[in-house]
Amino acid sequence: MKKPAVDRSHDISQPLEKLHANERLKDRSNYLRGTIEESLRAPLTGAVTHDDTKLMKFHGIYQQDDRDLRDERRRQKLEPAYQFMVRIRLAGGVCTPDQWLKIDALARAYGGSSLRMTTRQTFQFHGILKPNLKKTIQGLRDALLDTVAACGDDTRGVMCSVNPHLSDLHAEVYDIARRTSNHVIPKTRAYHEIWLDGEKIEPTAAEDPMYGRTYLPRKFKFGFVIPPVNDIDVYAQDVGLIAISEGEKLLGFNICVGGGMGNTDNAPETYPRLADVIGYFPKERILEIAEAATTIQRDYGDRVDRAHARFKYTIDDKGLDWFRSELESRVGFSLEEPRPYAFETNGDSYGWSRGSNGMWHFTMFIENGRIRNADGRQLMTALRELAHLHKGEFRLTPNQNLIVANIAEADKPHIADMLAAFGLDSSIHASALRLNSMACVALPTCGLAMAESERYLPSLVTKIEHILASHGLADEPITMRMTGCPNGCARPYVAEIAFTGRAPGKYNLYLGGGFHGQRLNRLYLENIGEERILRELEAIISRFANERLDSEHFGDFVIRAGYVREVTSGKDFKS
Ligand code: SRM
Ligand code: SF4
Repeated sequence: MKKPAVDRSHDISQPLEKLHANERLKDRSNYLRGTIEESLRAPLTGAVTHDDTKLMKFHGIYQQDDRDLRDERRRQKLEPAYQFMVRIRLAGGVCTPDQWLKIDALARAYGGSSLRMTTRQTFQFHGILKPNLKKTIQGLRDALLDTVAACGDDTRGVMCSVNPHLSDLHAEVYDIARRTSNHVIPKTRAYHEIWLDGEKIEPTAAEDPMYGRTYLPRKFKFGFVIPPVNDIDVYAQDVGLIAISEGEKLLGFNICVGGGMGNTDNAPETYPRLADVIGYFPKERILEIAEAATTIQRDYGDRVDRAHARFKYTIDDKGLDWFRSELESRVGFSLEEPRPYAFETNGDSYGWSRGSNGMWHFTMFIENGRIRNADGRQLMTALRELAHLHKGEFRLTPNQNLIVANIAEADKPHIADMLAAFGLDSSIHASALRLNSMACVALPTCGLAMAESERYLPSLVTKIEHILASHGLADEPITMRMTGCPNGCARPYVAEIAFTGRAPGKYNLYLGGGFHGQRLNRLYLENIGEERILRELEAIISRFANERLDSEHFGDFVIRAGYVREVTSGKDFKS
């Protein structure tokens, strides 16, 4: 049902009691302090209070419990095995080898000797116990890193293409992404006081002038992309910035608005939406544009119904023309017509490549971004050894992979030997399907997961690889993504084949996304298990092998062959 287009300003002159409970919580939190310090000190529980769990998200920290242990702990009448996920703010996914080593050490000390690279190019620690939270955050501070706004109703981790080829262009766009992130994150001193033992100040309205007391209605995401690779899935961002350049000279950005993946099954009023390109502006104006877009959502986003609070619904309710003119009036200049650009893929290009500055880069495949020593592979150790040797930087890709970036010609042989010694170079010889696959974390840490994802997709891929190979399609790149629930953390609704969890072992199957993230897919079958998934895919893949047109992608074929109708807009996704 369409909501009335009402302005629900962040201005608290609106009766707070009419807004969502989270708005009242933010309002009384004293700029995100709440009672977090008391919660951390509470000795008899591994948890923090319900309200503090919500406020801690703004500090990049999620309370979770180990779901593998839930039933057993309940039987033993113990509280759940509370633990915390901590997400680093790492705009554009770039970190130095020294930072890598410190992150690795913290993961081994407090995070279950595992790290998770995310779909928005950062690291997550899982399994951190309450007494170790402060030590973790302070350890990150020593590595010049923080977790500010990695979650919460604010501007989240800013993404940036990892482009290993166009060195100067990447450096400039990355720098802009980093500055944008610094510009739009909350400025409250709460983080320093609580986690870094900073001096306590009296909270005042001057503390967070852009956000005000109630921050944003919901999370808000920026991403910068460098065509022709749409690795960040720019159309899935609340605000996407498409670099427009002449050669390697950055001129400015096309801006697209209103993307998002979140969706609830059987709730037609929620839907994924792809961002619309609304204009072009010169690069010098980026911070004004970023601030104006953020404050428009601050002022007009829905603060009553959180299921309708993402920017994409503000855009659909009020219209693109309204947004463009509101943006222009806030920044004081007009957007130009969008400039031409073209994407070819949203995947990573693996192996060695040489940047225009002559430096080398190696992109390796890390299945679903999980780093640990397990199943006979010493991945965590290998990457630590690499970090000891490497003098350039690491770039986490938006597809959960890793680039060892900026290797000088003279250092390449040592790095290559190290990659070979640990088998890291062979990761790139996985099948095209696996190299284009991605799964969200899901069980056992994600409290919202309804089915496995990260722990299941690898074995499902193996079975689908057999089907593809039996039809002569072993090298066919098909984007395949899985999530443990419909929230869309692995951006499944732009994949050519996607699975979203409904219940243990049961998934919705979506087909028909665009190969470079330009089209949403559509629900094909609901609530099906592995046997049915494989049977259905076998039939479709067999036809694809025989009937595809020259270079036709799988996602285009399933639409032409009539398996699903093309989705033309977010609202059309469930029609
Ligand atoms: Fe996400 C919530 C993991 C990228 C849409 N996401 C969660 C939580 C925090 C669960 C929760 O709220 O309790 C998950 C923690 C799981 C765990 O144990 O670690 C979680 N999201 C992730 C990550 C780690 C998935 C991954 O496998 O890499 C990604 C972290 C990104 C980062 O570094 O910041 C991650 N999440 C995304 C993306 C992809 C993106 O942004 O490009 C999306 C879809 C885009 C979008 O925002 O629309 C996404 N996550 C959600 C949603 C649905 C939001 C909505 O509009 O309805 C939720 C649920 C919510 O916010 O209520 C969610
Ligand atoms: Fe959890 Fe769902 Fe996100 Fe997967 S998609 S990490 S199950 S919230």
